[in-house]
Amino acid sequence: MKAPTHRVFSGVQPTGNLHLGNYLGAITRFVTLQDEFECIYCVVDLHAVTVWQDPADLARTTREVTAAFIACGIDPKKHIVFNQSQVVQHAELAWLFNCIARMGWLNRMTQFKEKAGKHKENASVGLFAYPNLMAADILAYRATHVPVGEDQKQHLELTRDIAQKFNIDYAKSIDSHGFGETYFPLPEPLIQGPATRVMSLRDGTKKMSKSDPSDYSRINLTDDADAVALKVRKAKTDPEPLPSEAEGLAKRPEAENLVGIYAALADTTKEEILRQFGGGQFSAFKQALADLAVERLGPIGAEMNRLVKDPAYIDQVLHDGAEKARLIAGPVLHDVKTIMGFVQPRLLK
Ligand code: AQP
Repeated sequence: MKAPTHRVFSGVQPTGNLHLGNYLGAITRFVTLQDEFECIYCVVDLHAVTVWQDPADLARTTREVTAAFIACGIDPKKHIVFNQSQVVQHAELAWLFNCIARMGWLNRMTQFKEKAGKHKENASVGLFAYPNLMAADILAYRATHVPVGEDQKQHLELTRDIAQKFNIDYAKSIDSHGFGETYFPLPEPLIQGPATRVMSLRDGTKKMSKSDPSDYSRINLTDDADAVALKVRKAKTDPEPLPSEAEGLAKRPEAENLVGIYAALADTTKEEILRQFGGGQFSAFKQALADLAVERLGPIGAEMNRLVKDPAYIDQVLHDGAEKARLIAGPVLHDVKTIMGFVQPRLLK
């Protein structure tokens, strides 16, 4: 199968409470990339179950993330939108990558350390092997570009290491089967803009996260105008006025976070926001930020709420997307198994 020169893949976990960080760090980029690239956007439900999920919640949040994709402007007719568990090639390739990735590589993953915390022995094997599944998600489509938030950078580097090791370990076989010098591309992370790591509204040193027990730590895409305004008003700040230059944000994580959020929502830079609000108190800035957040997120939340009331439509989108995804991932897996020497009589002519 011919390798694509430009193909985007990314995913979002259906673990509830899609928030401003997911939106600014990832989903807005998903939308803009549609004009330039062939895009594949996945609701990564197999990743979600690396920690226990209530089955009814998993089904609901899978539809909710799909609704968010569409409400934010992803076009499932032109691109591919599906949930991971429907396309078996993800899990199959992940197993092969389990045999390629080294324990030492995975032992260095900071997200596992953060998520497993002090209870490493009780964490699922899946949580530890998560980055191998992420590599499989991307490489099952031989994707070349991956828009993600800053927190996924290390996993993307691991994906590149796996792709490279596969290309080297099987170089002779790749060549002898006519695939050229390498089979997998080394996918490029796309981590850009003023809000690639949106922080908690309660603690500027902690990432905004779906699983944070405090709902005041994040702005959910489905929050109504009152909730958004309240959360912004209650967001932690410091007693100093806003600086006039970006350097003045150093060591002021909460101020830096809010300015970054404003800049991203207004499609501009932190410098520009500080030109406007520098020297002023947080109260006026927070009011303007709340208004802007409501203006940007309000229509998305309303559309998500409308879409989730039509599960048959969402399920059809996921079904059609999975069919299109299999048409790419199936032949890639066939190539990979040929390269690795698996006998595949069913597929031979
Ligand atoms: N705070 C963030 N700032 C910028 N980008 C973020 N992303 C997540 N949090 C932020 C990006 O959103 C995409 C989807 O993330 P995910 O749902 O797959 O998993 P996650 O990174 O583990 O997100 P959460 O919200 O922290 O979920 P939980 O609490 O379930 O672990 C990714 O591109 C991610 O970088």
